[in-house]
Amino acid sequence: MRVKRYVVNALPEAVTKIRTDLGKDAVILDTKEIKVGGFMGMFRKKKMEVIAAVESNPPKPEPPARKAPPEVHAVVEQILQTAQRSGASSTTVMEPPPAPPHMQEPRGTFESQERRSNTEQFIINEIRDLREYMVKLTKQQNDLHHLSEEMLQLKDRLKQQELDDEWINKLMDALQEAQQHENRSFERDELWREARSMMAGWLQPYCKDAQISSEARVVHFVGPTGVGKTTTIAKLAAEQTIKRGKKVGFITSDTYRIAAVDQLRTYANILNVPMEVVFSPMDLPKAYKALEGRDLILMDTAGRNFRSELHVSEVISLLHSNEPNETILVMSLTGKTADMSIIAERFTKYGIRKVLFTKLDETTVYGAILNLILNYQLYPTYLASGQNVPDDIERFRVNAYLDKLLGDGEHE
Ligand SMILES: Nc1nc2c(ncn2[C@@H]2O[C@H](COP(=O)(O)OP(=O)(O)O)[C@@H](O)[C@H]2O)c(=O)[nH]1
Ligand SMILES: [Mg+2]
Repeated sequence: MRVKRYVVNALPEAVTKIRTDLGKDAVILDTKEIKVGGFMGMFRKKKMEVIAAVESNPPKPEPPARKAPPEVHAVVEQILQTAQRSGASSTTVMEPPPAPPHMQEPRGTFESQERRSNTEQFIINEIRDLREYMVKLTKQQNDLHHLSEEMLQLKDRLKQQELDDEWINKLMDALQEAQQHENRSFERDELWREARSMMAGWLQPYCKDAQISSEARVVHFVGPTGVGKTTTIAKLAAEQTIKRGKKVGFITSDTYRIAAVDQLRTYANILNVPMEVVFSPMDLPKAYKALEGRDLILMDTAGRNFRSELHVSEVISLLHSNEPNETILVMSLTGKTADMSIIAERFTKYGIRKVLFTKLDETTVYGAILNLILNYQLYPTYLASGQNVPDDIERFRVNAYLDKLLGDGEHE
């Protein structure tokens, strides 16, 4: 199947082009309004993007570079006719208006013949310039068509990665603009490189300090059931104890499930970290007092159905501390994109700004990360990628993430 993209003013224009390029069996797959050109986002023109396809092995269309489009023929034809007329009479559309009668010379003089030949020369030059311009224009259009296929591949990849349409379109527009600005089409690799650097630019402001804040003494972990909060806390406790030399303490308020307290206690024993259990916000002061001597307190909370506002406010009520503190929303990449968005929306409403993604190892679809960061202004901290404590966790790095999103050389 051959797929081609057209950017036109109106559909009939695309239909004519599709018939010429792909033949009468071509079908239109998609049409959409887009904006092109402009300067710094202003003065952009509305156009229509039309995607058409035809089954493989259609008759090869003539390379358009050799054949000027019909409009060009029309213009050239018009100029030629004008030139012919000017051969018969000295008045042409290109000439300045005739002089008033008292200044006009009698016909057939040497001056009027000279004027006529000047006019002819002028028209010939115009035609030559026009032809050169048209050849250049047609070549540019060919280049753009060539690029469109590259752009379509990139678009497909990002769609398959479940990146939001909003971000895909924004990226496509920016790439189109960059190419128009340089007056050329990017090669395949260059296109992917540009896409990567644009997305890196979007993410960078959120990724400057992808870790537990060095100022926080208390870090709360919230998030849906089973996403890996407790396991992640154990991994991070090991990181902070072993690599940072911090004295860590645990608090858990996950008394909802009987086994949950034991799960964290097991890690507490292995890591030699003291642990306090709180049943309500009233128990918190006592727990903090007991952990007075610790540098960093990691607090586990119960995973609930956080699509319910009530459950969200319930867990939020437990996140009180007079100490410098932060809260990290833990989300599993095996979650559905729409559900993850609802959770992010619920928690960001309470001012939660940090996020940690788990189960990277269980998916090959990574768009949700970019969507959530950009849609909810969330700061990514770590990526967890397995069940092994303490190894399967690392700090979020933009480049490593974009390798995954773009397929790291898969396109080559
Ligand atoms: N594959 C995978 N499993 C994980 C990851 N993090 C946690 N898990 C597993 O997910 C399950 C739930 O983890 P748990 O920490 O109890 O989740 P919680 O309910 O949010 O506290 C356990 O079987 C963990 O071993 C991860 O990054 N990758
Ligand atoms: Mg847990």
